[in-house]
Amino acid sequence: MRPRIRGGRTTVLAALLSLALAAPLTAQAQGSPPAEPTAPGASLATERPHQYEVTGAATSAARTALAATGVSIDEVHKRAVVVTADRAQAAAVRQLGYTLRKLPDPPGSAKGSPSSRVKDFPEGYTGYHNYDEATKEIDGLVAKYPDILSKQVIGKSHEGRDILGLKLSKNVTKDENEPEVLFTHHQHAREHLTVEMALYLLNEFTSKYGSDDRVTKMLDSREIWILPDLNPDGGEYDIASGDFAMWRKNRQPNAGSNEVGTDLNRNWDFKWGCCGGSSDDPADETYRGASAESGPEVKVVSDFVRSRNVGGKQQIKTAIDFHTYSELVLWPFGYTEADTGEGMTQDDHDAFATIGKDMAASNNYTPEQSSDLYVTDGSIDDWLWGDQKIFAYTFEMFPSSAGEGGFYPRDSVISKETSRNRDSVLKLLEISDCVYRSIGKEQEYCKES
Ligand code: 0X9
Ligand code: CA
Ligand code: ZN
Repeated sequence: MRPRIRGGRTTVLAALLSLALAAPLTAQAQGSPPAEPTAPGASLATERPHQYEVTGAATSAARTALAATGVSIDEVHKRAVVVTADRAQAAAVRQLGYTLRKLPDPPGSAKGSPSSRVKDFPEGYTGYHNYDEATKEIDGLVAKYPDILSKQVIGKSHEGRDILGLKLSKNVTKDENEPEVLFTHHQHAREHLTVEMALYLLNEFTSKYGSDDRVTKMLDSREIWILPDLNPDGGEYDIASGDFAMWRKNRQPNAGSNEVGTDLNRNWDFKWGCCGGSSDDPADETYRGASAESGPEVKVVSDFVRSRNVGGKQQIKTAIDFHTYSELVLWPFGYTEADTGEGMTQDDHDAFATIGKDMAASNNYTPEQSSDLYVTDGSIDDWLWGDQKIFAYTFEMFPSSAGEGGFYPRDSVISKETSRNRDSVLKLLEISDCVYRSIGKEQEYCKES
């Protein structure tokens, strides 16, 4: 572990604070109501990180080495990247010889203003749904469309919030023998646009069933699972003070450390921690957790996916995990720079790339293998494909750069940037009965079923 400089008094106080918090937090996981999120700054160990433009890091290998300082890499360009880093991480990046330029902090309204807006999105962002608002919207849709939409609580977050699974299909209460498709959202706390993406899909598929041909066909012949919020605790924490906290991880304390949270997208049980694509330091943005599936949210979703293995056959065929930002369509593997190899045949790769490029042509994102950016291990798409043989993509939504709002674009973009993915989502749904049709090999791969 990298040595970190910290005030002794602060550390002791924070340790006491986290001890005091540990008991109630554990109790909540057992079923009592969710905790109020602690406001950023309330925990003395918490320091809001900033974004920096880092010049250089022109190869995936260089970016993987850069990520090893504990930063998250938010944008990748030919001659520069944008990272999120706290003070110690920024110093570590400088140590590697890079030049850093600090970018403006995300907007927020609370600075100097009264606490009336606290625990909700600030001005300019009120069109985003916080956790309660999203839940209400979903409950309203379930009540309105009970024949095609059903809701279940698949488990609880660390702080005890419900993790929801929404099923969309004709005859929704029956488990029919139809290809299933999974959409997951909001692993990373600050990526709020992804929850809006889930709400868009739920609204679109319910309201257009029976009137829109493509939507109707898909609900008639697929079973669609939408998991709108994998990290509700992190999301609520990110907006709790009225200023965005730039939070990424979940809100689970770490034993023996004052640093909170696991990067859920480094915690999945496939090649976990294998390859320098995650961190073992709880202070880091990409901390992989104490063990695979140590994040309760990852365990809940993994158990859910495993439960869709019926009679030895995984029912879920394809998936998209929504993130922001950079406008990318990514496919596995992330743990290796190799295009093919163990667990990825040439045909698998070709089908991934063909469908990925097809979706990207529709939403005007950039298609590539995820490790072309930098190596990541323990990510959801690697697990879905490597362990469950589900054709899984990662979408990085709007915008393409920090200058256009980065993780915090205004609510005025929500409608355009969610509906932008309508056609690509439908394309994936439509090919989900046989992904190898994309490369003309349905005879070889899709005879039965
Ligand atoms: O680092 C991540 O987890 C994703 N980027 S984000 O800015 N949303 O944090 C990219 C993951 C790319 N790797 C895989 N999809 N395996
Ligand atoms: Ca059905
Ligand atoms: Zn993300």
